[in-house]
Amino acid sequence: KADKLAWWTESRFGLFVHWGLYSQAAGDWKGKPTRGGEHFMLYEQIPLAEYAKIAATFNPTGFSAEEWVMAAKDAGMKYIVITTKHHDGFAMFDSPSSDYNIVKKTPWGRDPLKELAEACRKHGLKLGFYYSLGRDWEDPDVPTNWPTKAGRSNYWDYPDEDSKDLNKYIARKVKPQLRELLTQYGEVDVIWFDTPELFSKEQSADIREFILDIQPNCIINNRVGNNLGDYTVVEQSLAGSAKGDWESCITMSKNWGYNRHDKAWKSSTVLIRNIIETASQGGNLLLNVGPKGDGRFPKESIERLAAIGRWMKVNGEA
Ligand code: FUL
Repeated sequence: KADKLAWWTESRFGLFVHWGLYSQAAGDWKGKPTRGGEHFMLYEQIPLAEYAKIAATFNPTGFSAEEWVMAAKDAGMKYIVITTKHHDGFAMFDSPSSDYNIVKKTPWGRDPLKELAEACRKHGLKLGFYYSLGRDWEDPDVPTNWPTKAGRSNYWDYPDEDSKDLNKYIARKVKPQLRELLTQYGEVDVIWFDTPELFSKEQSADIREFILDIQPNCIINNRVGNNLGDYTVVEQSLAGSAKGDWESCITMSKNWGYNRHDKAWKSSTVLIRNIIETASQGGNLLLNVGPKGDGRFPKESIERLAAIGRWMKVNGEA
C-alpha cells in the first residue's frame, strides 16, 4: 500500500475537473435558471430523452488538453482528476459499451480523455478518472433508496423500482466502462469514485478487485464504498481529522460544474490559505475547475490558478 501511494502523498495539490453536458447547459434550461447545478437533471426531473438533446449542441472547439495541463502545472498541481461519467450517466470518453457518450452523440466527436492522457504524460502530471458509481440517471437498473432522503436516482423515467437490479447495471455499464477507462489511456493513476449509494460490501470489493486485476498500481478512493478505498475524501471542508491518507476536494465558486449564474468566487488568497491548511495537516487538496461548454476554463478560474502559481514560485514549490 505504502509504495503505491508514495507519489500521491507527496503531491499535495491537484486539479479536479467537472465537465459534462451540464457544463453546456451552464445553469439554464429552456431559458430559465435551474436548481441543483450539475444535478439539475434530477432537481428539475428532466426526462432523459430531453436531457440527451444537450449533446447535439455540445461542440467544445475551444478545448485544449495542452492548455488545461499547463494551467494545472503552472499552478503547482501534480495530478488531475476528471469526470469521465457524472450522475447524468453520460460518458465523456469513447465508450464502445454505451452509445451515450461524447464521441457518439456530439458534433465534436473527439475523446478528451485521450488528449488529456497524452498531455499529462508529456508534462509529467498524474491522471485520475472520476466515475459516479451508485448514481446514474441514464441506466434503468440503478435503484433509488427512495423515499429515504438519499434517493437520488432516475425515478421519473424509470418508476418501477421493484424491477431495478444493481447487478445488471454493474455488469452492463460499470464494469465495461471501467475496463475501457483502464485499457484505452495507458496508466490510470487514480479511480475516483463518487456516491456508492446502495453498493454492498461484496459489490464494492468486486469492483476494487476488478480494477486491480487490470491495473495493480491504480489508487482507489474511499467512495468505492464500504471502507474499501486507499484513502479518504472530504468534500467542501478542510477537516484534517480524517485518519490515514486523505484528500480534501473543494470548488472555487459554489458549483462543481460550470454555471453562469454562480458568482460566489473565493479569492485567490482564500484558496492559497486552503492549500496551506490541507498540506500542513498532511492532506492533499483537489481544487475544482468547471470548464465551459466551449471547452475553456472560466476566466475567473484561470486568474485564480495563475495567482496560485505566482505564490508557488515565490514559495518554492512549482
Ligand atoms: C458529490 C457530487 O454529487 C458532486 O456533484 C461532485 O461531483 C462532488 C465532488 O461529489 O458527491
